[in-house]
Amino acid sequence: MSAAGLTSSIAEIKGAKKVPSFCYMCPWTCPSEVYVKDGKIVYVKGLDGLPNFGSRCAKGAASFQVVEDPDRLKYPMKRISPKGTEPKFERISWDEAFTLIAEKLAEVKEKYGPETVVSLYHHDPNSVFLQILLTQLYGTPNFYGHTAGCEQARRMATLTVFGHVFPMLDFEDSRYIMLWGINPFEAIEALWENRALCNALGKGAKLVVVDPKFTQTAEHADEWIPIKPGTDGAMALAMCYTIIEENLYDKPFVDEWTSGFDEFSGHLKEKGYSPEWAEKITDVPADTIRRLARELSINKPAIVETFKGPGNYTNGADACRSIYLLNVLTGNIDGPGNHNHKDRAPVGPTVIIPEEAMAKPGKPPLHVAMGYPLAPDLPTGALPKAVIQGDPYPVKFLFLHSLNIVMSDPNTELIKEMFRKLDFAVTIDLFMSETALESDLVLPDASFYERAEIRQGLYKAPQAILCQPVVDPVGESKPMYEIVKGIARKMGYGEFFAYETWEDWAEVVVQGLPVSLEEFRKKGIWTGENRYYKFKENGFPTPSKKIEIWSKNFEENGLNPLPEFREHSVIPDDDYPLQLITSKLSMHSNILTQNNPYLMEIVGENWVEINPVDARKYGVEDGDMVVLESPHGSAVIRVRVIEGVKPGVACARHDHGFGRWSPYLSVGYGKGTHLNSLIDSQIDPVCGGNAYNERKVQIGRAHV
Ligand SMILES: Nc1nc2c(c(=O)[nH]1)N[C@H]1C(S)=C(S)[C@@H](COP(=O)(O)OP(=O)(O)OC[C@H]3O[C@@H](n4cnc5c(=O)[nH]c(N)nc54)[C@H](O)[C@@H]3O)O[C@H]1N2
Ligand SMILES: Nc1nc2c(c(=O)[nH]1)N[C@H]1C(S)=C(S)[C@@H](COP(=O)(O)OP(=O)(O)OC[C@H]3O[C@@H](n4cnc5c(=O)[nH]c(N)nc54)[C@H](O)[C@@H]3O)O[C@H]1N2
Ligand code: SF4
Ligand SMILES: [Mo]
Repeated sequence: MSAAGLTSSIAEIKGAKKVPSFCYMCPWTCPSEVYVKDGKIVYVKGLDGLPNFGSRCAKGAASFQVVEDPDRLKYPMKRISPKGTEPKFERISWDEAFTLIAEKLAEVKEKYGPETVVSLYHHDPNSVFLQILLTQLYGTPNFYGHTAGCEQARRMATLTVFGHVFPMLDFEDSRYIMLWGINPFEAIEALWENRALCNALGKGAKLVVVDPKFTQTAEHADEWIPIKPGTDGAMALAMCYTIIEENLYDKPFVDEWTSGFDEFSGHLKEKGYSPEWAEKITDVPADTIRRLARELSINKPAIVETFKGPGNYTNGADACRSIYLLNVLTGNIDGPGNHNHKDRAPVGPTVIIPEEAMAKPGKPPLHVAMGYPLAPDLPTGALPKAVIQGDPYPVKFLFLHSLNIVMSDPNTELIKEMFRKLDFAVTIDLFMSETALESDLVLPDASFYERAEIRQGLYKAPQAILCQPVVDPVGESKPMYEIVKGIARKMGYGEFFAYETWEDWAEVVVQGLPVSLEEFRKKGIWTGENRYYKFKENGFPTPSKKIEIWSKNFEENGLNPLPEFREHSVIPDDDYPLQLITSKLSMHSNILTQNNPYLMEIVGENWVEINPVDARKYGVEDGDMVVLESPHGSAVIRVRVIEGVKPGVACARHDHGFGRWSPYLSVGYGKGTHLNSLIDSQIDPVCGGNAYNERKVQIGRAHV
């Protein structure tokens, strides 16, 4: 019996009740078993069986501390100090909060129009209720997630090329795996994917990691390619060039399932995207590029995947498109050991608004008005311009749910200024976050152990997962469906949110699933059949029904229909000689874990890593506090000097979640350093994603 199995058996023997649920410490929502006794969580582990066989990461194991954190928000809080001054809040009742929101929404609609209300969430923890209220009843077209602060480039690439929103990685049977700026052994994705990656490596698959930093994933690789930051597009295009030039591509697959191959091969030649051309740009030898292209072509099944690394530049979308085309040319699509185009579970809507009650938005959605009609999500880097300058149209009211954009988006000062210019901002969070500090009203959400939710599981087969409340919400905190119901009633839309308990709406949502709610509650998960090569039935969900090497949508919207290489916009120079890139830490999750006692005991601050060559050049030593200065600002942080980062590159480890300044956080306050203030708000002109890796800095010893 495993240690986790033994502990859960002991927990049950001692009288704890097992409740299946899922973890929301990071966006990957792994299915969980939660053990509860006397209204307290005593143990949490991964759900046994499919898909992750009980796996749990450290953040998931420490998750119960989020619920129990004494710093949690307990009541609705209204700001009483003027904007731009020290934030002061007073407790108000839910009734007052609901009334205030309804009044402000009515006022803003009357004065400026409903589209001036914008709502943002990160990773949709039941935001769907708010979406229905704001878009279908109130009438704003502007309800968005925070993909621009995340994987906007990758998402645009996968949507454009395959018509699929979020491929899974079916590593288990892969023989050849190439990971470009994706670091699953630290920046964990679904734990089942990591387990399958380990299994594939155990069975002898070759792993190649392309990353300026020698990551923990690179430690397990056969080959590490320390590429120059922001140049992946050039290397990927040169690999495509070799595969086509040497006739190594999968001709039957390409002929039957792709559109635009001939245009692409002509384009590669015409532009001269050869390995020799790419060597000068990427610092990767031409011979290596050619060899990797050959290896990839003959070792099947293969996966070539990317995430934020190449994406978080102003040339990110085309870099990701070019990387994805390596799967296409080699015919590695949606089979065992490939990129998996998962089917969705038949999970229904929570609330259905009748046609006659539906609002009709009068203005185009903000991303379209901003000039990014194909962007998969709002380019939040351009949001300050809408708020401060009214360009392309004014934004007056922000709803922020489960995101801390003051810390997570670039250009911290500009984001703060944006908040000062708003008429009203409501933040719904578990804590008095830095974004909450800038808001007019702050509402306490119930945590994922205190609320219910049904969502798509991130597994290769269609899967629905259930989060069910295991303990009571702290203080007066309320789950999202109760919050939205309260606001809706004050707005006169109460009839559409008539459910009394979460089970009422859950019954509606599970109607399409082949299990009853009762059964679903017992298991916490429903997994359908995994199918491979689904495109053989109906083609791909793209305009041409084929994989689009040449994109019709891009052409129609004035973008280059073929992927091209452009240099990114912020390049180191004599004054600022280092490219400051960003990379996540395994023990922390975005901007949630910095107040977690266990995780902070393991990793209590963040730092920046540089190569010994640069340390000597700039006179700093391992462990020093250093000043990083960019044209945009400066910050003091600890430096670690390691061989495993390319000279000329400084790698900030988890630089958005640390250096927290909310005085309401007794553990996380002031630990480590926040570095998003060193970036300008440049965004990729193709997809509108944030370019976090585009910071140039100089480094020197801090006098502290
Ligand atoms: N432990 C942990 N896990 C997480 C998260 C977390 O905060 N903590 N966050 C979750 C979220 S929201 C996301 S989006 C994912 C992100 O998952 P990843 O994208 O895998 O994580 P990152 O660390 O942001 O970036 C990956 C790598 O990109 C590299 N990189 C930077 N510039 C370049 C470049 O020009 N080229 C190449 N090839 N590589 C480059 C960095 O060195 C880094 O190793 O992780 C998720 N999982
Ligand atoms: N420099 C730099 N900046 C980055 C990144 C980077 O790697 N480097 N990563 C980027 C990426 S990939 C992402 S996804 C974003 C993430 O940044 P954000 O999109 O801002 O989202 P999170 O950090 O996940 O969540 C932030 C807030 O949600 C709250 N929260 C957590 N759980 C809940 C809940 O259940 N309910 C509610 N209401 N609130 C909750 C937390 O307390 C916190 O205040 O940051 C981006 N910013
Ligand atoms: S990977 Fe994410 S969702 Fe899964 S256990 Fe870890 S923190 Fe939780
Ligand atoms: Mo993300």
